[in-house]
Parts: sequence; structure tokens; C-alpha cells
Amino acid sequence: MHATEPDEPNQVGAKTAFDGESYDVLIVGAGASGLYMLYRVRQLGLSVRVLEAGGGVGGTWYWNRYPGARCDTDTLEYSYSFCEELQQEWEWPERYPTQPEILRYLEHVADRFALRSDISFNTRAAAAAFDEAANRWRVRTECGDRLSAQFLVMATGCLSVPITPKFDGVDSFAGPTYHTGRWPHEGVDFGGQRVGIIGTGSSAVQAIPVIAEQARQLVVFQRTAQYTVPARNQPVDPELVAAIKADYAGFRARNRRMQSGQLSHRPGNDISALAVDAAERERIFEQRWQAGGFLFFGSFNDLMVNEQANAAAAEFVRGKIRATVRDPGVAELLCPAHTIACKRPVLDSGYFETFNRGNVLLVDVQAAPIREITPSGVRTAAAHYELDCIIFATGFDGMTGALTAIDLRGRGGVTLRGEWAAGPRNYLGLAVPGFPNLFTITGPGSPSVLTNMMVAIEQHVEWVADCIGSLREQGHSCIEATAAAADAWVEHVNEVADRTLYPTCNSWYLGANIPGKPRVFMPLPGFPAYADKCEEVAGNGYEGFALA
Ligand code: N01
Repeated sequence: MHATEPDEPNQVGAKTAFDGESYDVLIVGAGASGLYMLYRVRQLGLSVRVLEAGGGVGGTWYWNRYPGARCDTDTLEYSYSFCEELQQEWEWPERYPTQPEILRYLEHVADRFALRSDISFNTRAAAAAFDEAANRWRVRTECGDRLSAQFLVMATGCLSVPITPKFDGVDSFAGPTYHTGRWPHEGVDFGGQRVGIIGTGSSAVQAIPVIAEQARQLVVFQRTAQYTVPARNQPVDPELVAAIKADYAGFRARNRRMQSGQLSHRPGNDISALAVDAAERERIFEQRWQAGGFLFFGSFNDLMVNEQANAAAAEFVRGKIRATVRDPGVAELLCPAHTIACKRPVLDSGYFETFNRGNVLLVDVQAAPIREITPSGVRTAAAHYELDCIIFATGFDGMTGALTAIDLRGRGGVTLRGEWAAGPRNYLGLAVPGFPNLFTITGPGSPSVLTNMMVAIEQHVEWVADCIGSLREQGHSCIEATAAAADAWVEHVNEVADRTLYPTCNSWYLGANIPGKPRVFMPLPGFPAYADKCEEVAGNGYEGFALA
């Protein structure tokens, strides 16, 4: 039995009042990017509709309701900057916002700016084709609506298509199964249960300590051990809040000049890890470990470009794991061997400590892989584990998954799936040759997930809105990335990534979590140079684009 998805889209045939309507702009997705895109399009005075698969706004924060879910960017930075009153008035209680708080915030934004009237909920975009004769996108939803628009903006998120590995027997399990990315709205009571959780990525690392406190037994199936750094969540510091709010606009502007799009008030240490002796290196790592959060990854300026520097940071974290986990065998199993931070860095609240609990069992599924799911549990190559429920914390088809899930067809009926079969090919992570008037917010080839997502989203939305406004002002009806610009861009993204240690391990950044997905490093390391490039392109009359 599988837990049902919390929201089922309308069935084919159950058309809405918007069937047959045409708009200036159609937006797919009402998460943080879709909401802001809607707000900006309205400011242009254009007609617009948003198609949203879920039953409410929030995107990631609508779907990911697993226990312990919270953002790992500081609250004061993981929020919109476009409205001074909003950012002054909103009060975040803790250093990192919980999923319910972020959702409450996004719902507030939707209400405050009366955005809901232009959003069709429970409406999943199924297909979109560019009609060359009419110069319009024709969009079909799963419920059978047909809408059209001059511009189509994909605000579909970087991590919105959950992946459940195709384990043998996965449908035979007698108890409920859950995916962290599709958590039941009513929550789950794990009291008295034997719970299995597969995966040890960011979602699992947040969920495991919370579920361990509720469950009778928690069995953690780990394929790759995880480096995680203490989040050190705490109530927000009122003095810091006052200081930031005294000049919020300046704070946002400074964050937009940071590579991470955040932490301008706590910048990284701009020296090499190899420029200091071992004792000093240890002192700096320790200082940042105690401060908590992503500050650790700013201990030195070369952790992601120099193998020796990276190895020093990795060894520091392994030392912490060995000092925390009482059973030396379990501690060794929890010690990762790969490059630190080449998989998406993880922050935790008591993750390694959880393995000292009597009711938590760590199972190494790298040494003894999962063979099958049985009606009563999980069988690995070494043993069978009896379980009452199973949680798949197995991640997402990142960056491209939500775009290729929709049957997108450009000029001549060419499909995006086909065009991207060997990896995403686009210009600035924003536009795809052959797909005119289509924009992708935080698409592959842009910094997106390597940057504070709110900063990445605002930069993209503002660029796209300005672009649409400028096209209309100048009487252009069509914009399309050129093939040459896209080829050069893909080459640039690869070159930049290859100068770092990011491509050195199996991560979803590389598509390595999906069997058969081409191994291409998808996000671009390099905000704010990227934002400057986007400005330059626009300033040069949309260089690299063909305008008609
Ligand atoms: O997913 P993941 P996630 N057999 O892909 C394992 C963001 N996020 O949902 O590493 C056994 O990271 C897989 O093992 P391996 C954040 O960007 C942010 O946790 O591939 N195991 C891995 O351990 C994050 O990176 C926040 O060997 C299998 C796990 O499943 C992204 O979302 C919170 C397997 C998947 O980890 C995704 O995180 C949560 C198999 N067949 C998420 N297949 C915050 O802001 C996969 N695995 C805090």
C-alpha cells in the first residue's frame, strides 16, 4: 500500500473555467519563483495565469513536509527583497526557518499581493508546443484545459520531481511508504513503529533525528556516508535583526555580490587552507564548526578548488564524527570518503548523535545493496529487516526533471527531452534555442542551487520580466537564444565546473543519482559574475538572442 499523493490533479475531462483562454504570459509553478514572476508580470500590465500542480502555493515548501524539514539558509536571507514593507514587517523566530514557517510566509505573500486569483491550483501542465504561425505557446494541462500565451515561463523548481528507485518488489510492501518530497499533509505518527529510511541526503539528515525520537526502531539504509555540519539553529538574535532591518536594502545588495548570495555579514576567510599551519587550520575549522551552518564551508577560499585543502576539511569532519559516535564501527561507517561538498553540503541538528541511540540501526547498503522490498520489509544482500513503514529519502530528478517531465515542443515539433538527451543545452540557464519565448527560472546552466535560491530566483525573475517589458516596448514579439550562444554557454559552464572539485563524486548536480541520466554538471558555480553577464547581455540588446 502506498500513501497517496496529497493532491491529485484534476482528472482529464474536468476542465476549468480557463479552458480556451489566451494570455500574454503563462507561468508553470506557484513556488517562490512562480509567485514573484506573477507579481512582476502583473506590474507590466500583462495578462497572466499560473498553472500549479499542488493544491496551494509554496512549491518545494508545499510538498516537502517531512519531520524536521527546514531551510538551511538564514531566515533573514531566505526571503523576498522586493517589498520593503514585507521584509520589515515579517518576523522570523529562528535562525533557520521551518517548512511550516516558510509556507506560511509564501501564503502570506500570495494573500498580501492578491496573487491567488491568477493561479489555477491542482492543475498540472502536461504539454506545451510552440505554434510558429501564431507565435504563441499552446499549453495543455492534465485536466484537458488548452490555454495559449505569447510567453511561457517555467518556474518548475530545481528539485520538484521525486525519485523512488525501482527496487524489486517495491509495490509488494504491506505497510505504508512515503517519499520525503511528497509527505502527507496530515503528518505521520511513527509511535511504536519499526521505520526504515532509505537515503542519507539533506532530507534524511533532517528527518532521522526527529523520527528516531518517535519510532520504536529506525533502520537507516545508507549507501553513501554524508558530511554534515551542525546547523546550530537558535532563536534569531534581536540585535542582528535590528542591524539588518536598519538597512535591509543595503544588506540585500551586499548579499547579491556574494558568490553564495548570502552571508555578506559573515564572509568567508579569503586565504588558502594551505597558507596556514595545521594547528591554525584546525583552529579556524573549529571556530566555524562552532558557529554552525555554511560558515564552515567558508573556512578557507580553496576548499572547492584544491584537493589538499578539501581533504583537510574532510578529515576535520571525520574527526568530529569519530568523537561523536560512541560505537567505533558505526562511526567508521558514517565517515564519508569522497570530496567534501561535491555533493550538496548538508547541515544537521543532532544527526551523528542519533546513532548513539539504542533504537537506531545503521545498515550499509553499499557493502550489501538492497536486493528487494518484501511485503514485510527490506532485504539487502546480507539480511532482511522487518519494517512497519518505509520512507524513501531518495531525492529528486534535479535541475532538468521538472522541465523534461512536461512534453515541451519547440520549432518544428522538436522536443526538449530529445534536445537534452545528452544533457541540458541552453543559454544563460534561461532560454533554449529552438524554443522561442520560453524562459526557465533557475534552469540548468545558471547558479541556482549553488546560490541562495531566493537571490537566484529574484535575479532570474527580474531579468525575465525586464526582458518581456523591453521586447514589448521595442515592438518585438519573439526572442530566441541562438544555437551558437547556447553552445558557447554550455562550454563555459563545463569549463567553470571543471576548474572545481564539484564533478569529482556522484551527485544529483551531475545527474548521477538517476540511472541513465547523462553525467553533466548542471548548475553554474559563479554568482555574482553570472548576474553581471546577464546584465551585460541585456544591456547589449540581448546579445546571443535573435529578436523578431
Ligand atoms: O536527496 P539526495 P534529498 N539505494 O539526492 C540515496 C535539497 N534539500 O532529498 O548518495 C540506496 O541528496 C542516496 O545515496 P547516494 C538539497 O539541495 C535542501 O536528501 O546516491 N540509497 C542519498 O543518500 C538536497 O541536496 C534542504 O549513494 C539510495 C539519498 O538517497 C536536495 O534537496 C533539505 C538509492 C538521496 O539524497 C536533495 O536532498 C532537504 C538506492 N537505490 C533537501 N537511491 C534544506 O534546505 C538514492 N539513494 C535543508
